Amino acid sequence: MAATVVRAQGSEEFRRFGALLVEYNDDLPADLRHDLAPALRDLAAYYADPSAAFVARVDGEPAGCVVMEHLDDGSAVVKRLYTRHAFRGRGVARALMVALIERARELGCRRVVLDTDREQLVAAYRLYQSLGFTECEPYGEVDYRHATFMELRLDGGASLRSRFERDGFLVVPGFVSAAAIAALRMRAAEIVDAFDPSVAAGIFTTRDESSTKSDEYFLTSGTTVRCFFEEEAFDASGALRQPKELSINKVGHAMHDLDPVFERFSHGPRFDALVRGLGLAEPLIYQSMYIFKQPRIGGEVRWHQDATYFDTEPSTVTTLWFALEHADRSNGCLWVERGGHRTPLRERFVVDDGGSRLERLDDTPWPSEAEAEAIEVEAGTLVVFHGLLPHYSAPNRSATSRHAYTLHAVDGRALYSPRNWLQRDAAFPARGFV
Ligand SMILES: O=C(O)CCC(=O)C(=O)O
Repeated sequence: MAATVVRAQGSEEFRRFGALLVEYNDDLPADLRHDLAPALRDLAAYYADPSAAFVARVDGEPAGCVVMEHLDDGSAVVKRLYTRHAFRGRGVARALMVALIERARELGCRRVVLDTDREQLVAAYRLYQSLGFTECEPYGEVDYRHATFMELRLDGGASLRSRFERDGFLVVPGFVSAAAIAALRMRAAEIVDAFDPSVAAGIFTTRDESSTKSDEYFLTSGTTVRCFFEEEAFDASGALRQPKELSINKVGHAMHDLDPVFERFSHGPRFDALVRGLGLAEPLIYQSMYIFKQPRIGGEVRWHQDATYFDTEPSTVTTLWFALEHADRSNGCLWVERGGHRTPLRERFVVDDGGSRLERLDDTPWPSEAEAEAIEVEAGTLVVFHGLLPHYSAPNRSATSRHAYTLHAVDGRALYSPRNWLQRDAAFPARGFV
């Protein structure tokens, strides 16, 4: 079962938290132990607002803890991150960090900072990186050598843009509320429920573009809302292997304009400010997709660059990918090549009088396993990709789905290729976020 995290507030939670804190300290090498006496005298007072203590539980058992201290300069500091040995490898530290970041956001903190040891605590360093932390100047004094200081900016602006320009992607945990996720999931389930496969059954695959993409059902879906089956949805006799609701690969591609629930979610000043902050002066949303990555049969999305499908001159397509469920290596999370947006566009998917085809533009190979980085995230995380960033997701062979919602936007100042498969016209123009 996944970890659940609560902020310690009553005496019972603080008692549990205190026990975890002592266990954490005992687990440290002797020279790194803290003097916990001042905190233990009155934990509730010591971690009173705006500081906070969090406890994670797995199957009802206390599994770990973390605390957030608040600095006068508007920074939230991460301290005492601990996962009990029996619960390691189960996403406890990530869940604790996400809860802490959400609280820091609620408090209006401008950043979350921490110190770690990059060389010795490799897994922790990777976790922080995957949550969007980057190395920074020391935020204060620490009492050990070789400290690595990291920060996660919550105030957007130049810092988000410089990270985006450096890495080609951004990970923003806690961007979507639990209520918004529930609304999107419920609406997607209704769309699938109403879908009658006997009318038009399309399969979505990214493996053999030449045949599947010429499929009328796909090519005419850019201005409507359609369901596509997973490639492995049907057995040899043509029967579904799993119930319909566990067989749909995705819904696309214009629900951001045509479906009231998705329309509401997909527009607003927050998205507009974010995308403009990344350099799209006149953002226009061309495509939306609800991706299910179904349990056991969720199909691979092969290595690609989104500019292959949304060619503009200059290249501007930018993708917002919202995790609606926890995503990790087991259920087919995204993989990216950090900095790969500086590599050339390898392919272009074109539709013209000659039909649809994938043109090879450049022979640069796709990233090797060593160059690929897994983007393991909690539900509610936003991942933003540059249009030239190579990314893929593996098949999902696990028993857990991996739902996500995506929006693809381009800059209206750039020239949108008339050979792109998805065209809008004056009767149904692409709109911005506001
Ligand atoms: O969610 C996925 O598995 C892949 C999504 C993707 O590659 C995209 O939206 O460009």
